[in-house]
Amino acid sequence: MGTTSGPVLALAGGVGGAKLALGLSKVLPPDRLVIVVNTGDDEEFHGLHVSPDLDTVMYTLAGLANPDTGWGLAGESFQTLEMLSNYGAPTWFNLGDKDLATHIRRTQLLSQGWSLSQVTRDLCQRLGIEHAVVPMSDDEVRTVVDTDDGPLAFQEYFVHRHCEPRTRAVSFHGAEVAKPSPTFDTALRSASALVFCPSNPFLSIDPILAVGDVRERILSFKGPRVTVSPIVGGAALRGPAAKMLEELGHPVSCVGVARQYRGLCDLFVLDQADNAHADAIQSLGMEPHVTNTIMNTDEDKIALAKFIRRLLER
Ligand code: FO1
Repeated sequence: MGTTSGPVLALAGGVGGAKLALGLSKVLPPDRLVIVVNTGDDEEFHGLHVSPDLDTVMYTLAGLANPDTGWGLAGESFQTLEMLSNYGAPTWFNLGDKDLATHIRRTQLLSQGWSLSQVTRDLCQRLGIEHAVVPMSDDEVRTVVDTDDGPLAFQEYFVHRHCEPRTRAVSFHGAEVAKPSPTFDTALRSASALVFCPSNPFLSIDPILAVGDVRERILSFKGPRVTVSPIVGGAALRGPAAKMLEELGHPVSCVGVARQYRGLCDLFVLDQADNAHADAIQSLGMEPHVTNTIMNTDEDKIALAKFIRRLLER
């Protein structure tokens, strides 16, 4: 990663991805980082286009995220939702009063013909975010989880059903014909390095890889590719990653995660608690690198981002 080379391309999903994206944004200037975010989780609620992962990254970088949940805004109220509930509308997806403004504005601009990339750029600029945060695609891609209870739309599975149904497979409707967003497309050509943030490989990273020819382009990507494991000590830091590894027949450990990245990744960052798995990672063809990957504080996020930057600078 020399001084004249291209930016670092970071691929992120929800809360875990947003934490590392924040760390990277603190150690790389805006012209050296492009954050591409999963939009397979997007859904329409109350006639509004909600992009949960884009918003999680956007609110996190703007310093506005709810510190308890990691998603949504700090200091939220839910009066609109209460009123919607009085009217008999389904309110299992918790949209806060302030958060609703984001979805109203996004929906307005999309209906005026703006692309999701253009809307996201505008919202980010207005929240003072200098780094590029872009959707994986401007085309519609929807994650569907095939479960023992049948196929479930992502948020139905994740929020309404609390990830309880057993997963059989995950598919990404529309991904094959979708194109990477313009900034993602450019970054795939110009980036000097690639980072898979510690997001759920099945729900957050796979949808990005499923867009058009993205997987092939990452398989033949020239610079170093690094993955940070979202599994520590055999458990997911949050969300259903560990449960899904088990249900899909993989080891419930960082090794199970690494298996999903075979051929896609050169350097694999695992937590110090998982030191014993380093040899197994090596035998999957990835260079293991051990550090603290648990990002409770901003200092943790920055330390992990610096660790990755050092790996990429070698
Ligand atoms: N996650 C939940 O577990 N429950 C919710 O009610 C919920 C509401 C919500 C509203 C806006 C938003 O941007 C995100 C929200 N999330 C909620 C998070 C979201 O469903 C997931 O974190 C991601 O889609 C998975 O990465």
